[in-house]
Amino acid sequence: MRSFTSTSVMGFNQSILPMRMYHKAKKLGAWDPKEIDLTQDKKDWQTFSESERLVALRLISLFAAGEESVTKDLLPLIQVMADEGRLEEEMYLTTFLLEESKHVEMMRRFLDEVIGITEDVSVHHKEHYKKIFYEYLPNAMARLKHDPSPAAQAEASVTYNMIVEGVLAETGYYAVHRTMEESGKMPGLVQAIGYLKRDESRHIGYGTYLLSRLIGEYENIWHVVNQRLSLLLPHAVGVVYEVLGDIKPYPFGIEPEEFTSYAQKQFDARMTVLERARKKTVEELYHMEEQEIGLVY
Ligand code: MN3
Ligand code: FE
Repeated sequence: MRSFTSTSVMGFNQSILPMRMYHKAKKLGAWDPKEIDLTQDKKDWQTFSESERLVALRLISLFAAGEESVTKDLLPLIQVMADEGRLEEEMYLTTFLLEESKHVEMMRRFLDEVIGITEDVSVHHKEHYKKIFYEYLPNAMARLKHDPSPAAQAEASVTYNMIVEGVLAETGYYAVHRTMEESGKMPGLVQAIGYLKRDESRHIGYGTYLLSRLIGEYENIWHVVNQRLSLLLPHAVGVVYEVLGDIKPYPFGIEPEEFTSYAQKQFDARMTVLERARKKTVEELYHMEEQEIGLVY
C-alpha cells in the first residue's frame, strides 16, 4: 500500500544526518556558476608559460569529465534510496545531483571562456584516470540498477564518495590552491573551487554517513570497503603522476609527492571515521554529528 511520510503522524525524521544536510545544502549550495567573473582569469591565462598552460589545461579537463561523470552516474544510487523508502536521503540527494550539474557547468565555462579550446581535451585522460572514470565508477554505479544489495551500495559509495570525491577531487582542489590561489592567479577559478569544496564536503559527508551506516548494519561490509579501497587507491595516486609526471621542471614550483601525500592524508582521515563506525550502534550512526564526518559546511 502506498504511504506518505509528509502526512504521517511522525512526518520527516528531522534529526537524522541526511535530513540535516538537506537543510544545509539548500542554504550553502545556493551559488550560480553563471555569476562567477572570469575576466581576470582570461588575462592571467595569456601570461602563463607553455608548461603552466599544459598543467592547467590537464587539471580542467580532468575536472570537467570528472564532474560530468558524477552527474551522469549518481541516479542509480538515488533510485536505491527512494526504493528503500528513505525519503530524507532522497531529498538530500536531489541537492547533491543539482550541485554536480553546477560543477560540470562551471568547468565547461573555463574551457570555453578562459582557455578557449578548439579540440577535444579528453586526450588528457590517461590510463589511471580512464580506469576510474571510464570503467570502475560507471560500472559500480550502474550495477545498482539490478543489484541494490548492501555490498553493491558499499562498493558504489567507496568508488564515488571516497575515491573520486574524497581523494581525487579534494587533491585537485588542493592543486588549484597551491598553483593559483597562492600566486594570486585565476581569481574566478579560485572562487569557484571555494564553492565546489563546500558542496563536495557535504557529498563526501553523505558517503561517509552511508558507508558508516552499512558497516554498522552488516557484518561483511567492512571487508568489501577495504577490498575496494585497495583496488582503487593506486589508480587515484597514479592520476597525480599523469598530470605532473612528464612536465619538467614542474610548473608553479610544485612536486608530485606533495600531492600524493595530500591524497594519502585525505584517505587516512576518511578511514579513521569509517573504522569508528564499527563500534557504534545503528541508531548512533543515523544521528552522527557533522564534525564526526568532517563536514565543514
Ligand atoms: Mn562535484
Ligand atoms: Fe560531489
